[in-house]
Amino acid sequence: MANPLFDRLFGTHAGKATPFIRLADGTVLSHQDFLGTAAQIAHVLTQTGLTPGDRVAVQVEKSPEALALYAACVQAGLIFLPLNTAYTADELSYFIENSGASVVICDSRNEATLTPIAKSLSAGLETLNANGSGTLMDQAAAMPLSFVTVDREGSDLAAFLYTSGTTGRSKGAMLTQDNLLSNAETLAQEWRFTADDVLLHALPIFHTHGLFVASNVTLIAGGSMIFLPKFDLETVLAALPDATTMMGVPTFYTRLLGDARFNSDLTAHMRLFVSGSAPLLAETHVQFETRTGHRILERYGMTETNMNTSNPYEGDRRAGTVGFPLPGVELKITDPASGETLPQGDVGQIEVRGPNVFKGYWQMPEKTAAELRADGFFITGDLGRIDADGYVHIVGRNKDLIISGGYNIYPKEIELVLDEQPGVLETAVIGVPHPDFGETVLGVVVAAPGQTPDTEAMMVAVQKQLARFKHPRKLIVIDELPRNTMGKVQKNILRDSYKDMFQT
Ligand code: MCA
Ligand code: AMP
Repeated sequence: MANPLFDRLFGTHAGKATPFIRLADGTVLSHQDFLGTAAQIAHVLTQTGLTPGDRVAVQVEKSPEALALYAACVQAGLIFLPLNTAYTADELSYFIENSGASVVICDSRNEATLTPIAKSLSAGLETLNANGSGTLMDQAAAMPLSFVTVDREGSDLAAFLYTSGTTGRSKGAMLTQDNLLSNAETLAQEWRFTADDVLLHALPIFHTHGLFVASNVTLIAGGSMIFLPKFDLETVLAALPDATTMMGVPTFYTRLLGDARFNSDLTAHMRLFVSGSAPLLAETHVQFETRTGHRILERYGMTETNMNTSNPYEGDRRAGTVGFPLPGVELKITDPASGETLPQGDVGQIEVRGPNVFKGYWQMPEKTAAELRADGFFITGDLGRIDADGYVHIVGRNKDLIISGGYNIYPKEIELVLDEQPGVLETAVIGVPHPDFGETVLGVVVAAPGQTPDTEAMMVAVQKQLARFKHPRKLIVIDELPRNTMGKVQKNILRDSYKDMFQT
């Protein structure tokens, strides 16, 4: 028996003094330092009584210890459940309850709020702060630096990542060891990652992009990462000379292009820039090449599937496309109504199948059945076409989703909060173009007859319940929502009416 994910990502580095994590202050942690910390954390978690398959809910700032906590969960056979640091207590309590997490690991500043929630759901609670302090590492310090890896099968679950849904209820995407491992292996190969690579890592580590794509690919190649707490323009510009590669959401690249210091001199030594999580505008791709001489490599993925397609490393990286299906991934374009495959070149829904595709949504068999076909194809909800050269183009979404700065926002979740507020008849939340975030959230409100909703009070209600990145940037009150003959709200008309609201 073995533990394929741990053995391949982490185990191969046992005893190696090679650099793994480089911090902005110059500190360098070796693979072995990192593995020692992971082993110590694994001891703490198992000694508190956790057993394989238990869920570990984690809402902490990005730090080497936070990443070691992920490694510890893999080594101990626990299911890692990372959560956006922006989530409110209301949101967290849903995730903890829905997942049945056995322990919650949070920043000390949220301890007072989360302790009663964890207690009421019979979960333990430990703290881990951005500087590595807190109860988790206090206990870990006394633990041995090695841990006997728990046996796991490739089909065993390694992580739950929650993703919102069109009904407003988040779903726990169950990812197996094989899902994560197969994708990491493919991407490292396709993007030519080696032990010499130094990845500039400025993404959060609670989502697929920063956790699995960036970290797993670096780990599998034996490379190192400049591990920044977040995307800060000055820090990124200062770190670039020491990096060979960078991964980011389009906002990273538009922010870099907004600074004249980001030029071909600064980037001449770079090997690769990868973009994903949201559409990269063709004009950004072109501007980037003009400025730096590099063509950004755009790829396409989802929480449920990891990465599905990528532009080629060698060959033409085409602006406005997400490239070809990755090796081992099947991709087809189907008719949303019949599910039949459409003729080449037609626009339809994108479906994917492969070792990267998740196992289903935790305890939601109906939702799983609605999106994951019995033959293994997953209905992504994205609309696309395949051109004559085989490049996949994403042309829209068959799901009501806003992507702001790489974060997914489901309008339904916000509409449910707004609809409840006094004086409101109904609302429609839409995404409109935004120069920095790509899209941003606009709330359109219709007043109940004879009433005047208090939009400021409505924003306060939203702030209490939902993470900051989901908040509408503006609420506007109109007389009535546009509807089609079936009575369905025509959000496309609203999106068109307000498309210039945030454009400069
Ligand atoms: C922060 N804010 C946001 C966002 N981020 N609002 C909307 N959308 C956002 N993405 C809030 C802040 O709390 C702040 O609120 C205000 O907006 C402005 O903050 P700012 O300082 O400009 O933001 P930032 O802290 O610099 O963050 C922007 C960011 C960050 C760097 C683009 O959001 C980010 O790192 N995004 C990456 C997300 C990501 O990793 N996605 C991958 C998901 P206030 O004004 O009140 O202070 S995985 C995925 O999608 C699939 C699998 C895939 O294909 O990868
Ligand atoms: P998430 O639910 O956070 O995993 O986000 C997945 C969604 O992000 C996909 O279904 C797409 O709509 C979008 N996405 C990811 N990468 C790209 C890309 N390169 N271009 C356009 N959309 C993308």
